[in-house]
Amino acid sequence: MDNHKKNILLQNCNNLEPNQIISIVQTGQITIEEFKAAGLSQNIINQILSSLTTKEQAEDKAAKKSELLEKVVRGRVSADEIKANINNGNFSFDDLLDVGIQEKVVNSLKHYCNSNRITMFRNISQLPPMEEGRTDVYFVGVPGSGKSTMLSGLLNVANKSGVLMPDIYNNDGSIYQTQLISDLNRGVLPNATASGSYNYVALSLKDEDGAKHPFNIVEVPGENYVNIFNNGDVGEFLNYISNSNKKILIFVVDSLSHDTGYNDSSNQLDQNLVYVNILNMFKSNGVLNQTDAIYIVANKFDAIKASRYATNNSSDDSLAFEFLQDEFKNLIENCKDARDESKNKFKIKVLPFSIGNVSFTSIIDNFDKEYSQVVIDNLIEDSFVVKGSRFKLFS
Ligand SMILES: Nc1nc2c(ncn2[C@@H]2O[C@H](COP(=O)(O)OP(=O)(O)OP(=O)(O)O)[C@@H](O)[C@H]2O)c(=O)[nH]1
Ligand SMILES: [Mg+2]
Repeated sequence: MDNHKKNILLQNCNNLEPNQIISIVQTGQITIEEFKAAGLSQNIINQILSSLTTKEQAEDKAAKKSELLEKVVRGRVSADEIKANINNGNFSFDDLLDVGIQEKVVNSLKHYCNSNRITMFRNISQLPPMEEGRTDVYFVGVPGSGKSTMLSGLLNVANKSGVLMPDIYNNDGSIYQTQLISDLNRGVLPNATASGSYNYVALSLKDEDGAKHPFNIVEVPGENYVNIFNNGDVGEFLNYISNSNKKILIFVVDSLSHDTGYNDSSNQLDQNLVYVNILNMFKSNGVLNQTDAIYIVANKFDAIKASRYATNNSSDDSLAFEFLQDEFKNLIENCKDARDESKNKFKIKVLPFSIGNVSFTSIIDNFDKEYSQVVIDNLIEDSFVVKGSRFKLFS
């Protein structure tokens, strides 16, 4: 703009439309300070300033939004972060659909964000006593190894196939059970178990002949195992589990974090060492004499299958066996030795497990029921039947 035209505009600034001034300022031809010096009324200056800043803010917000959505598309955020962004108004569920997130996944995210999913806290002294005359199943695993997710898969499949019969000894456990089943139906994985909290679920599984296999399933919080490992403080826990029930121990190995070098700070301990230590604790306290089976589970199997075994076509069973033989040999050998020394020659089984494809840490887009079914079949095979429970009404 030539100087002459500029001076004319400045001299007549109070006759210009605010929108006209805004576009002149935006194109950088005349600055707001020059208008001010030329005597533009303060009222109009304020109006222009506020409209310029909201415009700037809107541009910033839009840039931030597309940056955040880009991260979502690349799967670089957790459902928790998505929830925070939705609550802060940074983007909406519709924006997620617009950038191509599947409707099913968006619906799962809605459930994750909107439902009030409880995280119960129970320390061991608050648990109801373990009902006798059942098989006790312990999920043993460091934090984040996937114990709760595995339980939710088992409950969901048992429920769908009609073999799940919740027992009412523990009301909290029944509530937890219902929540796990309905969350997974909507594609949502369990919350992290509250630090230090135990979950106890009593249920029966019906076998092919209609006979009931009663179980007490106890999820012991991950960090507890770490504590046991670190300071050997096991009294309360051992006291709780020392009853005359038969036991099945499920060692849940996080094969993903093992393979990625434990770069997740919450999971720094070498699982090999932790699990061998826990096994020996069970051994020295006589728990293994009542143990009928130990399962060593290569969990998050989907992840190592996609990376470590991407070009290997062997069956899942043999890959899991190979993985555990290669990486957890010490645990397997310790289990075998313990079995040889035990009165009770328990079975040692090695299984792969995966819940399916996980996205945003807590969303499951494709629940893979097969692995859960295999664990259920094994639990039925390795547990006892209540006498006289065989009934066949509908066959
Ligand atoms: N890829 C993959 N990730 C999984 C699988 N199972 C669990 N995860 C991931 O691991 C996270 C932790 O799983 P949880 O079931 O909460 O683990 P946990 O052992 O109960 O952990 P604590 O409650 O902290 O002791 C989940 O939120 C998922 O992100 C799986 O089969 N495959
Ligand atoms: Mg858990």
